[in-house]
Amino acid sequence: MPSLLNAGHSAGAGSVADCVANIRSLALVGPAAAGKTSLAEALLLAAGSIASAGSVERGSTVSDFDPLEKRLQHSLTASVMHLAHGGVRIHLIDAPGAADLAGHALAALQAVDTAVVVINAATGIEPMALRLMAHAAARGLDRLIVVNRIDAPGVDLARLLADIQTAFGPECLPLNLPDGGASRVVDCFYNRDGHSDFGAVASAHRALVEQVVEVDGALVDRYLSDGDVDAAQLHAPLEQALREGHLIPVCFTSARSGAGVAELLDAIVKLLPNPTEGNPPDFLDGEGDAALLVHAQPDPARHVLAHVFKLSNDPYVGKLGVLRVHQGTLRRDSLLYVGQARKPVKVGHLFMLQGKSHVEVARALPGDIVALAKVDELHFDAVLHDAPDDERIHLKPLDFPIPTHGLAISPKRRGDEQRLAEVLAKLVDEDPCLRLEQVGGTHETLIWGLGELHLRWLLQRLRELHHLEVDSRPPRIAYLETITASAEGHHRHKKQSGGAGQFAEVWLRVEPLARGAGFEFVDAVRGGVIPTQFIPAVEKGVREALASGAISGHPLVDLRVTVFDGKHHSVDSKEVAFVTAGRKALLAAIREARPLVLEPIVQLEVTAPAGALGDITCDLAAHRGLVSGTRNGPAATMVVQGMAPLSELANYQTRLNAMTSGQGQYSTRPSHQEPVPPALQAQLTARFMQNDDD
Ligand SMILES: Nc1nc2c(ncn2[C@@H]2O[C@H](COP(=O)(O)OP(=O)(O)O)[C@@H](O)[C@H]2O)c(=O)[nH]1
Ligand SMILES: [Mg+2]
Repeated sequence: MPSLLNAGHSAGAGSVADCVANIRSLALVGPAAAGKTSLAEALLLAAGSIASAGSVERGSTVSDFDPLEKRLQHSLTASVMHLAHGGVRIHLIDAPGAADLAGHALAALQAVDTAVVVINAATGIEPMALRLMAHAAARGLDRLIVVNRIDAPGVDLARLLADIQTAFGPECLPLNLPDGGASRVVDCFYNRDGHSDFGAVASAHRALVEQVVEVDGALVDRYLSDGDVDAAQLHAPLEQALREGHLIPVCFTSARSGAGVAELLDAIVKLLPNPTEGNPPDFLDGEGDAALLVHAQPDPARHVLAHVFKLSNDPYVGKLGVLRVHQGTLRRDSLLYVGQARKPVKVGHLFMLQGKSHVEVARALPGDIVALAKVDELHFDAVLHDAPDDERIHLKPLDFPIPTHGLAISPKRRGDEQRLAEVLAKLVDEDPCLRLEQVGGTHETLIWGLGELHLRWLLQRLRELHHLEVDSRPPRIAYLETITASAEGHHRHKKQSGGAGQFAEVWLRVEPLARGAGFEFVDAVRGGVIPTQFIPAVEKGVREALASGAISGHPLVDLRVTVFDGKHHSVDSKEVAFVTAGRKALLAAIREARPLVLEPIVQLEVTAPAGALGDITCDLAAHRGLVSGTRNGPAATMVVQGMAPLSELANYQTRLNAMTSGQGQYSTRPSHQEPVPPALQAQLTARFMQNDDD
């Protein structure tokens, strides 16, 4: 059973030589099924952190420990591990590859010095690899490409390397080369000669050294006169080349056979940046234009700056905040402030994570990734600090994709409402790309995510891990009503029931306004036929009718309402009578004003393999959409831009998956409103009339 102090096989990574130069941090990112989780397992094994390798199929990896991850056999959240090799402590984050879980991968990139983008040798460069390379570059991270699954039958690794150089630039150069039919790899950074599956090692070695020396003029001269440079002299320029994106090393591995894994581990220790050699993320002090750029210094003696890039709710320890220390030293029992909170929190215990187990440590240095348990104040993206002056410091915001797929959910069992709300709040805390919306008035909860799979996994989690059964359906489409002609309407409200009666009479006119103009109310009553004190009651009635719609039950917009005549009675005229008369006069006028139902149209951007372009265009046309342009995306993908009614996109990801063998991705942005086709209007109106017995 896991426990707080389950040190497992941690091989004492917490206690290796404690200085910043001996720390590395990397995130394994890339498309699903590239083998990131298996590679993490292989690295743990190679470093002696585990005695034998688990497998994704058996659900026995350190990284995919969550019961749902085990059942689905793929990662759903980022997990954090650490290992020790050659006196160096390596923090490893294994991020999920699914596009819908991009939030976890992007968050992981905030915490590391190197992005390791894993490419599946069997499938080549996938859209997710392109996205993550671009994100890592935008964040200024050192990048390393790992081509994994080199054991897979029929792969053409030389061709893939050429594809990588086409997609990401000629600065992508191998650190090692497959050899013996990809059963092993041979180093080409330290080795000057030898043979590989790609031919002589010498040419790869030369290409690499030449790329590195280019960052240093003096070194170029020495290289040209001596014909080579000693590896020791290459260290500083190598770090500079990595930092400047002048070199993106490529390594080959098979997480299954183990080929290239030990060499990768060596490369991490010897060549990847320590926290002082990378590009630290930008912090900002203050908001907006007045915000000052703050560069964190990876100096253990300075005051603390640490950033929470992951939250999880552990079944044993409760809320767990995982953070990267960027500056200063975090110690057990120290006092820290969370953002602008006045009261400091006590650190209590500090842990290094090994998947689900926790290893207690006494302190954490810049570059370390550690977890704090049971600190309620922690939230995603929080900055922890130990100086009240630093309260406004925050990490420069990341461009997380915006959740555009909604699902309305409600518990099947009465009495589950409270627990559902609590569990949802926790799940949303754990994923920066999930959002909750409480629909005013009703008990309906809308949950927004990046795609259908994102929400399906959320529902599975609710059902399987929290035993919460929910009903779910697409959120209501935000239709609107408007009018296209001017018309007049009249209502006389008269009620005589025993004692005091009710009397009010209203004449009004409606006129269409430009799209987006909203609502105008004009009082044009002359001669006090409706006394001034009752005009607000008429307007109230009008607004009630606008809110609940006249023909389809959706809000009426973009019209002017002018009240121009009426009658009152000195005894029986009351406010409530004018509210009713105003409402009904408006409904009468709308019926004559050629009303229309408007629907939301969204801008759409689809990225997919170029071969699917024809199908995507036809499908959009069949769903009332329109392609407005196409352009070439990276690596044989195509970006299609267009418009479509939101109501037609309810199952778009499923359609897109079918058209692109799961390679297509899309995003939407609200655009404008347009009238629905007459058949749909008839349908919406009929449904409304049926429900509206009034
Ligand atoms: N043949 C082969 N299969 C691999 C290799 N690495 C991972 N796999 C398999 O590929 C599938 C996906 O692996 P996983 O580690 O979950 O990929 P992830 O989604 O990138 O984390 C699993 O069935 C693994 O066993 C490899 O190097 N060679
Ligand atoms: Mg995985």
